[in-house]
Amino acid sequence: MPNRHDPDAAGRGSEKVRPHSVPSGLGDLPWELPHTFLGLDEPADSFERADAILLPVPYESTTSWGGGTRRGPAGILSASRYVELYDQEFDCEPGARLSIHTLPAIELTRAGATPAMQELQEVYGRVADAAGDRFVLMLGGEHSVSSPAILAQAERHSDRISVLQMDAHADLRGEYEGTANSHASAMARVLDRADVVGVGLRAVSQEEVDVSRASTASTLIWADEMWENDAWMDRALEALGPKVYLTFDVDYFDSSLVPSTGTPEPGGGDWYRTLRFLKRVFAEREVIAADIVELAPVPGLNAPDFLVAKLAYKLISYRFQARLT
Ligand SMILES: [Mn+2]
Repeated sequence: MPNRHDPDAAGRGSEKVRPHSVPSGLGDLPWELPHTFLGLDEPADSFERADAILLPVPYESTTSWGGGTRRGPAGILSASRYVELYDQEFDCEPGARLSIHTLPAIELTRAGATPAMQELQEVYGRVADAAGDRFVLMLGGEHSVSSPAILAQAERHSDRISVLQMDAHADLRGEYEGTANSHASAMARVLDRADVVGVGLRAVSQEEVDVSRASTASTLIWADEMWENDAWMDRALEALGPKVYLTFDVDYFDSSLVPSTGTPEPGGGDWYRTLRFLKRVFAEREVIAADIVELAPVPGLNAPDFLVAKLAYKLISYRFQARLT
C-alpha cells in the first residue's frame, strides 16, 4: 500500500493518498508531501508500526573547520522527499513495503560538550529502549554524537559489539582542541567497549596509527586499498563481530561527491562499491543500529544532500533486505 503522495499525481489527475493530518473531506486538495523521511505519510500509530525509526540530532559544537552540521538532519530529510521510492535493486518500493517513522529532532543542552554528550547517552538509551527491535537510524550532527549512541548500545548488549566506521578519519585522538568529546575523538572514547573497524581512512595522524597498532580492538582499512580489488571487504567483515553498530561519516565519500562536510578529503569512497559492501554487511552481520553524521548542507548545492538521503534509504532497505527480495 503506497503511503506517500505521488508528487506528480495532481498534475496527472491520478488518485492521491490522503495525508492523515487532514480531514477526509479535504483529502483531494493539492497538499505537499509531509516533511518526513521520504515524504511518507505517518498515521497516529506510526511509531508503534515502524520497522525503522529516524532520530535527528542536529548537534554541533566542536567542528574544527567548516561548520553547518547542525543543518544536516534537516538537509537529509528535505532532500529525501524527492528520492524515488522505487529501487531497481529490489524491484519494489521499499519505502512503501516498510514502515518508517521520523522522530522530531533532539535539542541537546548548550551547557558544553560534556553535559551534552552525557544527556545524549541517556536520551539515546531511552529512545533505543522505546524502539525495541526497531532499527534506529540517527541523523547528525557532528561525529561526536556517535560515541554516546554506541556506548548506550554497548550497555544494552551483553556481548561485545563491533563498530563499523565509514570515515576519512580514524577519530582516535585521545583529545582534540582541549576536549575529549571532540568529533576527532569519537572512536577513542568507545575503543575499550567495542571493536572498531574504520573503512575508507585517508587523513589520520601518527598518534592515531600508534593508538590503533597498540590496540587489538582497532582495525584500519585505508581508502587506497579499496581500488585494486574487493579483498578489503572480506578483511572488514572478518574484523566485525556478529553485532554491528554502523557509524557513517559522510566525509568517507570522495570530496567530489560530498563536498558539503566539515573536512572533505580527496580519494574517498564511490557510490556502487560502497553500496555493494554495505549490502554484504547487512546480510552477513546483525546491524543493531546506525547513524549518518557530518553532512553540512551548502545552500544551492543539492547533490550531496540528495546522495546522503538516498544512502539513508539504502541503509534501511539493506537492513530489511530479506523482506524485500
Ligand atoms: Mn570524518
